[in-house]
Amino acid sequence: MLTATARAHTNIALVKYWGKRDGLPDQNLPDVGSLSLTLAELFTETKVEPAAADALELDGAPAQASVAQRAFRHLDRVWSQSPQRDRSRPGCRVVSSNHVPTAAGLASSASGFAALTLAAATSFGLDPDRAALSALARRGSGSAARSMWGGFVRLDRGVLPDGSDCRARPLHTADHWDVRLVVARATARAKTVGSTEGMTRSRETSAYYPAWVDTSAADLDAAEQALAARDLTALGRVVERSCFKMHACMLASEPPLIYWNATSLNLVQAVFEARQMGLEGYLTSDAGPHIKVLCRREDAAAWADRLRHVERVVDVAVLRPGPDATVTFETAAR
Ligand code: 2P0
Repeated sequence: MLTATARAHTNIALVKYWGKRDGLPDQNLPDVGSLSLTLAELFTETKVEPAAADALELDGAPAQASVAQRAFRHLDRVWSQSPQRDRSRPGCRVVSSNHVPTAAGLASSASGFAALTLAAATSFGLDPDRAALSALARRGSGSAARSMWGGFVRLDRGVLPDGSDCRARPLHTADHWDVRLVVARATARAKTVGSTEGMTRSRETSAYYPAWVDTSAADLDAAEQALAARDLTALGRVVERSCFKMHACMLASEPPLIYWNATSLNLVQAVFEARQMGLEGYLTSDAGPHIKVLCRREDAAAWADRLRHVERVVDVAVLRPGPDATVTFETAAR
């Protein structure tokens, strides 16, 4: 076993993933494909090294037991694909740090599980095939499958129960289109219902869930076409449609999943008004209250200024397209 350090950048879904399909246990299979933009400023760096017993240090402190267990379970998955899988997995010390600008408001599970997968795979001597590692990362967290690559990435739904056809693939590198994502944080508080739990509730109770799933493939294809043509107007239409359909599906769950607050709605209104005035940009929002606007590079400062002045906005950040996940350092075992 080597000591390996990996860095993975987080991503924002332009066409959303919400809900899981049936399959073999522990595969974490999405019910819809998704399309994302990897972000430069926001990444996780994770080191995996041999140790007497498993330990996880997160942002300079020992991790909560539940977080640590989820990480160690993921190490078991990675080990089960290694050439030495007949032996029991050695103990690992995992040291992980999240590099997040103050105004991020974005989840770290995507970059976290992508970095952990890549570091552990390198450490355990797995075949470095990125597509296979993407499928492995997906088992830790669905959105992590997309963080294996930079730029614009598509995660296919797949149909197989073992998830081997459910892996992300890069559509375009970051330099294909130098867009910006302007993130407005609508609260400083953590979210109430986690994504995994929320997805289960939507699938089991939302009357709109079948419509959400049925219309997703068309959105993915439309977004992919618009992206290839660098057509912001066409892409933006799909981005907003996918976001509002996902939130409608969430709202129709029982009990309802209301991830937005009053500030989120004020931000939505501000985006529509600014667009009416000729500033082009399109909003998206995840399982939380923050609102993110996709726009051209030259309009990012105007968008940041506009959103900063919406009542009760905590802060605003401008983010750029980011690179592939990388192994930044590895050393032979002592
Ligand atoms: C996305 N989200 O496509 C969607 C949009 C939230 C809303 O992927 O259960 O943490 O670990 O697979 O990846 C967040 O869900 O969920 C997410 P699990 P994950 O970005």
